[in-house]
Amino acid sequence: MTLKELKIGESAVIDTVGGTGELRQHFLDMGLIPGEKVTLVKFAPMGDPMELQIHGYELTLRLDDAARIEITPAEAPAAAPARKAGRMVEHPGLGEGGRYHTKKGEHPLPDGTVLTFALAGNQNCGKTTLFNQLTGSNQHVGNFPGVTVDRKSGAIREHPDTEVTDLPGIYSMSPYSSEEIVTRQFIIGEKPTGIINIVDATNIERNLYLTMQLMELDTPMVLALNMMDEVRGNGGTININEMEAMLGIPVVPISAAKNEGVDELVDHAIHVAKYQERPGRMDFCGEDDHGGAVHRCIHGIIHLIEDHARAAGIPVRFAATKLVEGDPRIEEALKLDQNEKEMIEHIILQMEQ
Ligand SMILES: Nc1nc2c(ncn2[C@@H]2O[C@H](COP(=O)(O)OP(=O)(O)O)[C@@H](O)[C@H]2O)c(=O)[nH]1
Ligand SMILES: [Mg+2]
Repeated sequence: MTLKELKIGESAVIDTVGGTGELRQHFLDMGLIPGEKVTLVKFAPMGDPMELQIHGYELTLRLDDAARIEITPAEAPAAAPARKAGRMVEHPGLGEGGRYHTKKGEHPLPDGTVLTFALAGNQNCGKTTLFNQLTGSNQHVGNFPGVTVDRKSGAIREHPDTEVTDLPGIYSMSPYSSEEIVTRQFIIGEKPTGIINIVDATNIERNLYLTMQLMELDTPMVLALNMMDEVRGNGGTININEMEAMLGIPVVPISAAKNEGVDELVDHAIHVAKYQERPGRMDFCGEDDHGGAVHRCIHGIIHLIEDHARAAGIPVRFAATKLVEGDPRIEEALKLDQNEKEMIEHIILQMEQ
């Protein structure tokens, strides 16, 4: 049975995800992964697309696409277990105490260097709201080369030596849509000094998929955890310190709409950019997961392509994971020879076994 045949209110477990190449990757990026449970919430007024719930977030999917997803009907998901009572969390440190870098090894960029920031996140996570708070009326609109996606940039208020660019909303750094390509091109090509990754706090799990990929770019980064006013309103709490420890980047709770936490976010963003503090942790492929197969595969490829990635100016870990996804643009940019391509194919096959 396929997802297209599901009725409103019914749930199912995903068995296989069809489609090939970029379409299949796009399904996976949206969270449609074998073993995940989905519930059909409703159909759009004309009967297409369908709205699904998966992992506590909503996803709309065209019926044609839903027909490519094989499912097994299941009981509706049980309510999430109650969280343990929230405890007080210490606020993220600013790094000055050597939390994110040691004073001894620090090499701040010279005063007067213009710090450029990419503002990146999923759609509707509040990017534009935050961009407006950050820049006020210091905004100029241009175009990204070759596409009709607006490019809005501006200096952060009271920080004339900065420039933030509001990137289009994306779910993934895999090049499925022109928005994803623009974002990738911007971060890899223009090499901003830092990334401000904005995450919707009411939907963290969904949003962190992009966060992980951004961290692979090895660019100084802060996470702006937005919509905290809503989390509060719902009586929820988020353990910021645990998140920081897990991710290895500063996490700053904010409400862009209410202009809360934005000044602190700016402090952190400028700090990581100026001191070039890169994510403390990029390697989330556990050595024990699946017998270490994914870990070995990615590290094998990293080893093989290191020089090519450096020559092409592409962060090597990012290049390696994109090769595993079969991304033809990265393959081309790396200028691999036939022998290397075959070795990579072999490494990937070994992992999949
Ligand atoms: N409650 C709440 N809503 C917000 C916040 N930030 C943005 N929004 C709302 O979320 C929606 C999407 O915001 P927008 O800035 O357009 O998101 P973008 O698609 O990422 O650019 C809008 O309705 C905003 O008013 C916030 O901190 N709290
Ligand atoms: Mg926007």
